[in-house]
Amino acid sequence: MIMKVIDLRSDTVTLPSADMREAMASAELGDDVFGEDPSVNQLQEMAAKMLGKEAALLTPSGTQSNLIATLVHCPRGTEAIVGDKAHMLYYEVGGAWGVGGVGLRTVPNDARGRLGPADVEGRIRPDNEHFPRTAMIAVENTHNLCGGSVLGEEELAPLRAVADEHGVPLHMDGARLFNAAVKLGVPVSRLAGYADSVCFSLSKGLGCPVGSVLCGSREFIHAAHRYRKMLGGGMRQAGVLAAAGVYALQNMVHRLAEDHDNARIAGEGLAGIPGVSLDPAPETNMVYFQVEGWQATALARRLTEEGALCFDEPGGRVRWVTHYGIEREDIYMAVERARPVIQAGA
Ligand code: TLP
Repeated sequence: MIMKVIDLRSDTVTLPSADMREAMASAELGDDVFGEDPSVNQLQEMAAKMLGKEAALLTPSGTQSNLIATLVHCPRGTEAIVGDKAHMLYYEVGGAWGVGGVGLRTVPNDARGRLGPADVEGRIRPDNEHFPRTAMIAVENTHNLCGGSVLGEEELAPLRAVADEHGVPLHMDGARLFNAAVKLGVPVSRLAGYADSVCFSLSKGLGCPVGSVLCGSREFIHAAHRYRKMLGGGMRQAGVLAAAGVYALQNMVHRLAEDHDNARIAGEGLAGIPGVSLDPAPETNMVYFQVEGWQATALARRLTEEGALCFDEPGGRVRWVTHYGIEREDIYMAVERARPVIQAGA
């Protein structure tokens, strides 16, 4: 019998649905570098409106959106404050300093991805000619390495206050901001409202093949346009991609709750196997866990061999990510595949 592959490596593996492909195939197109692609313009207007921002820009990836935001906010030689488990720090190839000449100064993320407002304030450089200027504070919502955890208004408001007090812009890496909004049951604009710039991914839980949307003030997006072009992200008939984004914003947001339920159920199933500890308990669509006596890398490899594809992550944990394409049955099956592997021991 052929074993069904259950791909829990990331929500980036989602494939566009037949309806999404249909929307892409019938998209009206133009040259977006000339600002003439009606589908891109539609997506950008829609995204800006949903996030409560003046303007938006479609980019090829979350990595590029974060880098563009960094370049707009932070001139060379300045510094940005990020969490010490931030995606921008771990997984974006050092673009901030490699491309932008921007230093990243870290503040500890707690287990839930929160940044202490006093810690952030303490890292803002005083105005002194010896010091780099602090030009941005960045938060991540949901927080990937901190278990897909959600920053709510009570966590964001004090950071906004620090940003205002010191006149430093706040950027939100909201690759999974819609997961956060669905989890909290608030409109996404409520969370985005705490940041000066926000990006969210189309190509993760929203199921699009490509894309991220960066949102902010008209002035911010005007500057972002130029950096996108500099980084090679000026796409021409990008409406084929934008149409997928429009479809996703209309049809794929509400279903994220299913992914969250599936992650919770996976977490409960795994936690029922002796030796397994969740780290932390899932809040959205990610399950991070450790198993006594197992190295995470070896365990992820064994689970993958058993048809439950996954990765291990810094900190010695295995990560399962639920998404469009993973059904409840797949979750039960993945837990049942994991059980004998874990029980057999390393
Ligand atoms: N995250 C990917 C990998 O890069 C680790 C994943 O599988 O989770 N911000 C956050 C919080 C992210 O999790 C990611 C992707 C990005 C930005 C970058 O997005 P892309 O992959 O579109 O460049």
